[in-house]
Amino acid sequence: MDLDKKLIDNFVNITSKAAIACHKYIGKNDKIIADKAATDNMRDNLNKLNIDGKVVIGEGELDEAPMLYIGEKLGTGIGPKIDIAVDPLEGTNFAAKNLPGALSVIAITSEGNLFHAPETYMNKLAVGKDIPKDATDLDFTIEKNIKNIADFKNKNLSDITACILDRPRHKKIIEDLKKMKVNLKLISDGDVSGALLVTDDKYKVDIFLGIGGGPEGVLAASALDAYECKFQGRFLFKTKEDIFRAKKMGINDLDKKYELNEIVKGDSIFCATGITRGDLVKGVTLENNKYITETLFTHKKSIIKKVKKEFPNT
Ligand code: VTB
Repeated sequence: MDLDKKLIDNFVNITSKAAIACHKYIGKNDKIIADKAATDNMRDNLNKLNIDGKVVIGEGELDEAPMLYIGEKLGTGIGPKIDIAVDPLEGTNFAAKNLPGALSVIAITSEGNLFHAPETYMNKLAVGKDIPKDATDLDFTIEKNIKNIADFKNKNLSDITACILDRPRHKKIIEDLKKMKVNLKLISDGDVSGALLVTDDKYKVDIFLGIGGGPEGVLAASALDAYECKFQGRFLFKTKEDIFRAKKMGINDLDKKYELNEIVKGDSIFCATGITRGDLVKGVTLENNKYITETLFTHKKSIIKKVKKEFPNT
């Protein structure tokens, strides 16, 4: 079932208000307080909506997160049944340290259409829509993926840019990319934005890859769907606890490689509001006693817009 497009404005308001709630904690060097401000605000406002919502990607499991935990029911209960993925503050370090890239993010689908992802890592690959779908694959070698992209874009390997989280676990991939003379965009956090950099040539990122948060992978997939980009993800269940959680959520094939349309089915709405300024959207600003926010939203295939909103400073 398609989502009512009236929901877009509701959800743009939700991420905008969460971003504003977080704004006063930018640069306080306290990521817990910043995250709590965004999370509390998002939860309060989601509960006011006339929806019968359920968190499928949230701040953790019931035993570890009192707010927006996986399975939590949201909304008045009167309205469409929807699944909700939230990351009230994506890039907690960015907000705490007053660095670019902090976002407040939500994705929704009709009930049952959004993957229930456990809190675990995911190996991800995203490329732009100009690359044929079979030219890249999580199971190809890094060399093969990069060479295919270069071929299709008619570029030299040294003109290709790969975006990846700067983590010790990526040492080998980063070395391989360097050997190929590929340019790197090494990000310290925020791999929802990282994945979305393949959506437009202006960001100069040809491939996003590597291991990051599973929930962030699902959120990025919902936006990449509207951009008609490719996304693949494979969860990494390492500990016994991870495996237990995965099985509890109904995941039996622990090595499965998920295609975008297995992660997000049908219609979805994605909203990302800037908290600090970033590549995708501007950060929250306070001008003449009004907060101004910028939100990137996507809906269905191909509806992609940025919207600026003003909220009184009450
Ligand atoms: C990423 C990134 C997040 O966690 O998913 C990353 O998007 C993965 O975890 O902003 P590690 O930090 O353990 O590598 C964040 O950086 C923080 O949630």
